[in-house]
Order: sequence, then C-alpha cells, then structure tokens
Amino acid sequence: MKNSTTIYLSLGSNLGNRLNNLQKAVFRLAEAVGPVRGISGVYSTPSWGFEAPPFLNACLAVETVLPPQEVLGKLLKIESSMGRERSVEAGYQSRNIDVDLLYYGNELISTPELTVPHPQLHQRRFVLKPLADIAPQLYHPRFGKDTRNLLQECKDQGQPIKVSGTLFASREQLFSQLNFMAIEGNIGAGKTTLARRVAETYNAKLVLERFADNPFLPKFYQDPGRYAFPLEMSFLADRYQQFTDDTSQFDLFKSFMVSDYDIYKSLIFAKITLQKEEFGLYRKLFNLMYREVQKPGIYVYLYQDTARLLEQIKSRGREYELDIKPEYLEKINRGYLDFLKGSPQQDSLILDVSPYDFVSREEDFETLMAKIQEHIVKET
Ligand code: PH2
Ligand code: MG
Ligand code: MG
Repeated sequence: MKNSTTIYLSLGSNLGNRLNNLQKAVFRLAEAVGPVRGISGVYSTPSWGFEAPPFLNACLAVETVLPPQEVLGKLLKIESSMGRERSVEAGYQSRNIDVDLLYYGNELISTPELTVPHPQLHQRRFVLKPLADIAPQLYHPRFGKDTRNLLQECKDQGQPIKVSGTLFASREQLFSQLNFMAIEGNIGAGKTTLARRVAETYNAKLVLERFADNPFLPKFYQDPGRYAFPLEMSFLADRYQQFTDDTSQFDLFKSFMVSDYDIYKSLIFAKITLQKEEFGLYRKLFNLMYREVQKPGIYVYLYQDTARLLEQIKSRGREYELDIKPEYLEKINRGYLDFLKGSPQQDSLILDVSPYDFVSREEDFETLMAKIQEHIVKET
C-alpha cells in the first residue's frame, strides 16, 4: 500500500448556514480524501481581498493516500456537489464553500493547476490563525518558517475572531454532543424504526418504550370513556419508571442516547383522552414526575400524513390498533404540534417524513440525518 501523507486544508464560507457548510465539507472530505486528524477552531474573519460579508474559516489536517492532483480533483468535486458556483468574472466571489489545499506533506508543487504550499497562505491571517491551532510548528518548505513565525510576520490587518461553534470529524461525534436525542411522532410514524437506525449507525444507546403488556390498552380502545384514566395513569407510571431506569444507566461504550419516545407524550395523550377534571388531576402528578427526568438535547417530531399512518398501522398488525380512526390520529398530531409550539425552551425539530422512505432507501435516511444535522449545527 502507498504511504499516506498528511495534508492541510483551509475551509471558508460566507454564504448561507456558514457553520454547517464547513461541517458538511469536513464529512465529505473524510469520505473522499481520507481520515481527518486535526480540526481547528472556527473563526469569523473579515473578507480578504474583496468587499463581501465576513467569512467563517477553519483548517483541517487530513491523512491521504491520494496524489496531489487527485486531492485537488476531490476538493473541486466537493465544492460543486455542495452547490458552489464559479462565475467567469475576474476576482473573488462570495461562496457557500471553498476548500483550498495549503500543504501536501512538505512537497513543493508548481503546475498550471496547482501550487503547493498555497502561494498566499503567508499573507492571510484567516488561514494562519486557524492553522496555528492544529499545526503551530508546521514548517513552510519554501520560506523555512513555521506557522507561528508566519503569523507573527503577517501584514494582514484582518483579525480572526474565534466563534463558539465547533466542527466534528464524524456525525457520531456531532450527535454525541446532544447526549440525548428523543424521537417522537404519531402512532405508526416510524419512531422505533428510525431510533433503531440512528442507534446502529451512530453507536447510540437505544431506549425503547415497552408497553405491549399494558392491560388497559385493548380495553381502552373498546370503551375509551371508562378506561382512559387508568390507562393514562398506568402509562405514566410505567414510562416514568422505565425512563428513569434506562436513561440513568450510563453506557461507557456508547456515544449518546436515542429514544423512541419522550415522557411528555403521556401528557399529550392524556389531554386528548381524559375529561377536564381528570386531566387536571393527572397533570399535577405529571409535573411532579417530569421534574425528575432527563430532558433530551433535541426533540425530533416525525410528521407523517394520516393515510400513511393508517397504512403503517395496518401493516404492523397490532390487533388493538386496527380500529384507530383517522380523526383520532389527527387529534394526536394536533396535540403534539400544540405541545411543541408551547415549549420554546425545548430545542425541537419537526421532520416531515412523508416524502421519504427511510426504511428501504438509504439515501432517504441520509437526507433526514442531514436535516437533523442542519438543525443542530448553526451559528449562535
Ligand atoms: N477566501 C478568499 C478570498 N478572501 N477572505 C476570508 N476572510 N476568508 C476566506 O476564506 C477568503 C477570503 C479566496 O478564496
Ligand atoms: Mg480560497
Ligand atoms: Mg479555492
């Protein structure tokens, strides 16, 4: 096998969700060029060399087996796959993503397409400052100076300012910052299926609702008026106990937790199924318990249209669910959306899954994960 080389890259964005643009580029580079070995802080920098909105810039160290020309080809491909458009006009233009090759090991390269080290890196604080985070002593093979020296001698007036955002080498690491992702949704929306996929893909601990043995559920679907209160109370008691047990056991080998429910669902259902006075009593108990439970870092609500919910309920064939009416599902959906609207302190995302089939289409699963990422990775 060919020996690998460590290369250094500069990332920049001054359009759109700049932080997520940088993050997307990191993931694509890891896939197309090689493992990411170093990631600098993220800096806000005034545009250099032209009048434009400020940039976010960062630098990466990547280990690659590709030769320089192929690396360059990958960088251009990543830029265009992210929608970068290059116009023929002279000079710099604003861009959602720019990825430049700064160093390729300590090689000196000079071809019509590629100059390495990057011919202007020593004139740019937006490059040198982040580079100094990950490679302060990296030696410039042409100037015989390291990054710190270059930074000290740099005449560029634009001062990079570190921002609070962080870039991650993998989505697993990105999601693990949340500690806990709750996946919610209507009956039959695919909560469990998606939570399982997330757990498998990103090495998360899976917390699933266990309720098949609730003795009141079949009775409730037969006679809701009579069985709603004991049903909701027993759901609450079970969920509280399970949830507390499952979320308090820390698993050293997992990156974060993903659940297919949130304790709040108890209150949402109770509001629909209970009479007013019953609900008042229920809520008192709920609030006492809710204080004690772990809150998710993100709450993802899967929206699915009623026709498909009914289809999916039918195909999983739980007998007591087969008489569920569309109106009931619509009420539940309303209940969830009202809850989300009334809980601005909770970071929540409504994911419309109706155009997707994340069970059998890998690219649909990826699209949904990219949407969650985009929601999480934003400038504050
Ligand atoms: N990139 C340029 C030109 N000017 N200025 C900042 N602050 N950041 C950049 O990444 C940048 C720039 C050409 O690629
Ligand atoms: Mg550039
Ligand atoms: Mg470029």
